[in-house]
Amino acid sequence: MNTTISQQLFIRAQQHIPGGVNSPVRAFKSVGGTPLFFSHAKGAYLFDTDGNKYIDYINSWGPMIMGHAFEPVTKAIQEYAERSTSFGAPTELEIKMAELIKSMVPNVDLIRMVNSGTEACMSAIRVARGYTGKNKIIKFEGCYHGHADSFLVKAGSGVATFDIQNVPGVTTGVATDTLTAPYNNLTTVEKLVEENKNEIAAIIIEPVAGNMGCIIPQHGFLEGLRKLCDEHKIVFIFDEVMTGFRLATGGAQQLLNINADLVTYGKVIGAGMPVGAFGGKKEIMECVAPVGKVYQAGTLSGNPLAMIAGFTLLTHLKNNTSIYDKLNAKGKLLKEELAKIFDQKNIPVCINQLGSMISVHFTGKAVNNFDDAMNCDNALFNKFFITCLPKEFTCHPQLLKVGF
Ligand code: HOZ
Repeated sequence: MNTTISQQLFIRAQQHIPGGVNSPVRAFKSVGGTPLFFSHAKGAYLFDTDGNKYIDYINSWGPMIMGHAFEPVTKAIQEYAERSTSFGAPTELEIKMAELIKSMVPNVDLIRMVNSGTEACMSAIRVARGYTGKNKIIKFEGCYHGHADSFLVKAGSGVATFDIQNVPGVTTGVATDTLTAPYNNLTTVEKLVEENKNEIAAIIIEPVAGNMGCIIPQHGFLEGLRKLCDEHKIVFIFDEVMTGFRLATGGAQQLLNINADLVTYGKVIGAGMPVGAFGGKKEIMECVAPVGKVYQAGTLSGNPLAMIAGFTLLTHLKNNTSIYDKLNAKGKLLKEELAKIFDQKNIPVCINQLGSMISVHFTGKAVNNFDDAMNCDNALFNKFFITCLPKEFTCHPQLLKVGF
């Protein structure tokens, strides 16, 4: 496979952009390669600048649920762009978007649009702190909630693939307010809550983890957290940046039948445009300015192009729920076929899959938390990843990573 142009672009990019990329997970560093530079995409296929074609298993991390350059979305953006690309003032479209999201997901009385999943999670914990008057939060090892300071403690995603234990720039004060527990370990969380009585403002979780490979919550784990939050006036936050509108129209809350107090969304609600949102119960969300004093703002929040793109995609998903049956069937088929291949070659793997969320961990053991994920055969994953690329198959260092 000829990737000469990508390689030249990478050399040029490194002279102007840190590491040549605008997000570290794109660097291919952890899998021992150099990034591909893409030119365009359509449906399930990506085309790099050298003209190579790939099946896309990244899907821009979720929003390309209907495939790339989905016509209703691209058309709506083109038409709307004629009006303006930004008002910095309210539009009716923002109300329609809020109404649409509320009609699709449970437990959202009020919702605020932001520009990314990072912003959504950062704002959600600020609201939880303002609402409860408490400072500490509990997050889970290997979960990633964006790059706000509070979350860069035992985080997944690029923080894990680059093996950054302590992120320089995150103060000790911030880090000590973030407590961590292993995913699927309710006992540790109960202990943390007990040891920090009346100090925990929020528990934030990826209800199905996707930033350390795919990790599925074990039976009773989320239910146990819900009960703990009720007993101790802790705000239970579901980070549905990956799971929202993907596992079901109502996300993980609907699929797993668990109620969250606050929910955060990211890229999928913008159909690939830069968007995020946080929402939830009225009494909590009314702490947000200008109703309450928890300040949160943004000129581009509710941006018209992002709103029309997201509104068009979500409307399509709402009106065509059979999409989820097809999507889930494809996830299952992918798991079965991958399992067959590895079985024929006698390579032990653990393939966690729920709906369209899937990852391959090269281990003969179950993978239920970050430690399990970290103790897989990473060298073998890297080989798998690099071998797949010339076969017109692009997965991602994290999506199908041994461990993360
Ligand atoms: N782990 C991120 C998605 N949840 C990857 C996106 C990025 O950081 O560029």
